[in-house]
Parts: sequence; structure tokens; C-alpha cells
Amino acid sequence: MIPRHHLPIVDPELDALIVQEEKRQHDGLLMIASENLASDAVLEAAGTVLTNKYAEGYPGKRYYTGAQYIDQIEQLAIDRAKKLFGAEHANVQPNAGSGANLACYFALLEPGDTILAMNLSHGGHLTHGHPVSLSGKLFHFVHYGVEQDTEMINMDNVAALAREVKPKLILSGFTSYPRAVPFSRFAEIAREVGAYAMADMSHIAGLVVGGVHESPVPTHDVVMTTTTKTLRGPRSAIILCKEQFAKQIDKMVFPGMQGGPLEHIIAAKAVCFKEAMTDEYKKYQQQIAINAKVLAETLMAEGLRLVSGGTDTHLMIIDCTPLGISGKQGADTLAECGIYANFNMIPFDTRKPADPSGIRLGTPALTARGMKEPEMKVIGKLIADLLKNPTDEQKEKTKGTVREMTSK
Ligand code: DSN
Repeated sequence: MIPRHHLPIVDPELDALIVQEEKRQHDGLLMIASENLASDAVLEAAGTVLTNKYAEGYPGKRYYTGAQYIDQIEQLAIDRAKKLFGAEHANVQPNAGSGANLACYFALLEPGDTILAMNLSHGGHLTHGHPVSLSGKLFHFVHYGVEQDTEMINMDNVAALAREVKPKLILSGFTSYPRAVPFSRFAEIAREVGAYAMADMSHIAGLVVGGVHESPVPTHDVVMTTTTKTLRGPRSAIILCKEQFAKQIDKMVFPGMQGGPLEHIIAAKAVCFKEAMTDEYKKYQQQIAINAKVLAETLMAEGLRLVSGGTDTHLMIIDCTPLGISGKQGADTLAECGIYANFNMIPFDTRKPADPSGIRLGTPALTARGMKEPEMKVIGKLIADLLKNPTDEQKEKTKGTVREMTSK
């Protein structure tokens, strides 16, 4: 946590709320799969005077004077992103993943064009063409999903659908699919049907850096990632692409989608990329995946049903149906005891998105706190015991164990 010298005096009301959130993060088991704990160096970069500077344009081509240092900072972020992921081109300006996805679609396609992407309730994302999202309103999405029996993607079915609907773009990369994404097969199918290959690797970008998951960068035309999740940077996004798409992507991010870039956040991304080049970081990513496997095995050994029967990544989804509770009830009970997860749709869910059947759990933040296999076993048992038997007595017992673990 970074000491604050001015905020407590200038705005004690706000500072007190931040103190409470710091305490919640410290005292809880943060298991929301898309959350993580950015390093103090990342937080420091995000809280600098760089926020004062307008720098519309790109390094060397700004619409404002006085951008000589900002140029160097943004170039550092670009160079590091390219090196980290082995990309031909990087745009580090997207403020967030949703806008970055839209920028990719608009850079490559015309409104109304067909995109083949994963169904949201099978693990996709709102911006992968859900009707309530601008993506779904502006482009014609056709969705693939998982198979009912395995709850995994059958790539032969994806290929058959691609041949039938002839999309202009095929999108892979998911938010609640616990299995490895066969990126090179997606790219192969895209090539076969003459579509662009795009990946949204937001959830697994850190695992890609750690060598735990196949990278989509060599095989895909365009790859988007947020920088928050396994990657452990600031809340933001980047787009990586082949050189031939560089101009289109840059033009669509600015001036297409955004004005002045958030240079303080770009600086924080640069710090994250530097951290991600270390051996320690790679070990951290490997531990995230090991922890997820151990947690999943523990939950299943305790009798809980996991979607697809396990995980290859940092996340897993408990199906609460056999427990006789909804995912929301389960997630609320866990949160009451300081274990934070999110309720989530499961494939072929018969319940509604606001009260679905699943709970999604992830290990990035627990691993960032140094927790390993023994802690995963304790946490798995704790979660299973509580969900099976959410009595006041069990809740008190859980709260005690959470306090004990997080105070270490
Ligand atoms: N909302 C994020 C998640 O939790 O997966 C994705 O944007």
C-alpha cells in the first residue's frame, strides 16, 4: 500500500473509504478471476503528474507541444509490449478492454459484417456480440459455444459453423472458459474461410507470458488484452497486431475511439511489462496455474461439480445446482465470510444472468500474496464446507480461517 500524505487532509471522507477498501483487500481472499493485485511500482506510476498532460496523437506526432517526455514514456510501453509478446506492432492507448475490442472490429470491418465469437453464457464477453452491447448492435454476431456433455469447445463444430456463416472475423479468447484455448486451430479456421483472426486474451495474457498457455500473437492478425487480470498491471488495455494492420488499428484507437490518452496509465502499463519480463514473474504465472489445479481438485474431491470437470487456466466455475442454491446465493455467502468470487452463468444455464447457477473462482490475487498448494487445499475445503453447509457456525469458522490466512 502506498502512503498518502495529502488525501487524508484534503478529503478525509474519501480517504477513509479508500482505507476501508485497502482493509477489505488485505483481510479477504480475493478470488474474482479477473482481479489481481498490482504492484506498488505500478500503482505509483499510475498516480503521477503524467495525468496532467494532453498528448493526442502518437509518439513523435502529437497535437500538443511539451510531449517530449510523454513520447519517451509511451514509446517505452510500446517497445516493451512488443518485446514481451513478440508482436510486430503495439498500441498501448486503449483505456479499457471494451473500447479496445470495438476499435479492433471497426479497424477491420464495416458495421453489419459477420463476426463468429463465443456465446456469453458459455464463457464469452459482453463485447463479443451480446445484444445489449454496442458490439452486438453494430455488427452481426453468430455465436459458437461449448458442447453440452463435455462443456468444452469442439473445434470441428466451430470449423463447420465458420464454413456455413462465412464470417469476416473469427474471435477467440474468453472470460469464463476454464480450458486452454486452441488459438492456432482458431487461426487455421479463420485462414480457411478467409476471415480475420482476432483473439481477446485478456484473462490469460499473464499465463501466455509465463509459458503456461499458448500465445495467439504469432498466429492471429489482431490480439487484444486488458492489462489488469493475470497480467497484473493497471486497469487498462492494449492491442497487438501484425504490421499490415498497424495503421488501421492506430487510426481507430485515436482519433476513432478516444481523445487524449491516459499517459499515467500508459506509464503504469510500461512498469507492468518490465515486471513481466523477469523470471520471478514467469514463476508467479506458473504458480497461478498450479494453484488453480490444486484448488479445482480439492473442490471436486469435496464433491462439488466444476464446469468441464476442472481447469487448465487460472479460473474454474462451480455449478451450484447440485447444492440447491444459486450462484448468487453462494457468492454472497462466501463474501459474507471474506471470500470474494463472482456469480456467473454456466453453459446451458436455466437461470437468469442476475441470479445464475455458477460461481467463478480464480487464483491470480491469492498467488500474488504468495499462497501456494497447501493454502489452496485449505481454501478449497473452506469453500466446499461453507457452500454445503452455510450455517452461522460454519460462517464463523470460515471467517476465523480467512482472518488467520490473510494476517500471515
Ligand atoms: N468483467 C471482466 C471479467 O470479470 O471477466 C471481463 O471484462
